[in-house]
Parts: sequence; C-alpha cells; structure tokens
Amino acid sequence: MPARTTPLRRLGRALGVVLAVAACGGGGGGGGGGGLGFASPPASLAPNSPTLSAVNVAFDHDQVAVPANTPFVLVFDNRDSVGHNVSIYHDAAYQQRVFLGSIFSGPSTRWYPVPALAPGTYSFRCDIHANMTGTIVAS
Ligand SMILES: [Cu+2]
Repeated sequence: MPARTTPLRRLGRALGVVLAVAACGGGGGGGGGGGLGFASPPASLAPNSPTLSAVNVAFDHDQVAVPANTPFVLVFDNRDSVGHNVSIYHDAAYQQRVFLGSIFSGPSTRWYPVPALAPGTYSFRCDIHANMTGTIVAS
C-alpha cells in the first residue's frame, strides 16, 4: 500500500480529485466509509480552522462557528478507539447532507475539506452515534 502523502497546497484541486474518487465508490481518504478526510493537514491550513474533538462518544462542542461562502477545513480529533465522523446537513432533520466526513477510529485526526457554506445555521452529527450532534453557524 503506497504511503505517499500529498502536500495539498491547492486544496480546491485536491478536493475535486477526492470527490471524484468518492463518487466512484472508492475508499479514498484513508478513513473508509466513503467520506472525505485527509490523514495529514493541508499546507494551506488556516491557523484558526474550526476544530471538533470526540471524547467518550461525545463531541466537545455543540456549536461551531465557520466562515461563510468560503471552503474551510474542519479539524476533527477522534480521541476514542471507536469510529466517529462528522457530517454536515442543511437541516435539523439530517435529510439534506452538504458534507460527509470519513469514519475512522481513534485516537487519530482527520482534516475534513468542507465546501463553501452559504450564511446560515447547519446541523452536524456523527453518523454512527445519534447522540453526537450539534450546530454549525456559517457567517
Ligand atoms: Cu460517533
């Protein structure tokens, strides 16, 4: 299994590639589950990137503020040995998904490339554990 890592200087282009892989049903991103998630931080990672952690099958925040109208990287630190992910939905009923994060077991971190979100309030959750939920406010 190749262990090459890519600097991902041009996150937008990399995102397109990963999206294409995901669309083909591949397990790209190293996390399984068909979602997106880089196993190393992109070189362009903003110092104030939003972060979430999972500890004892709970998120450490139930609200996350992100910039609107611009792609961002959500840093997700899974400190549990069980698998988690972060997926983002347009609605509180989790019907309209706008981002699917790869599921992975910890302790490990993934860097999720989230596409630009219009201003508003979104819902996030771990798709495995129904109790792990919160809101994302893009502004
Ligand atoms: Cu979970």
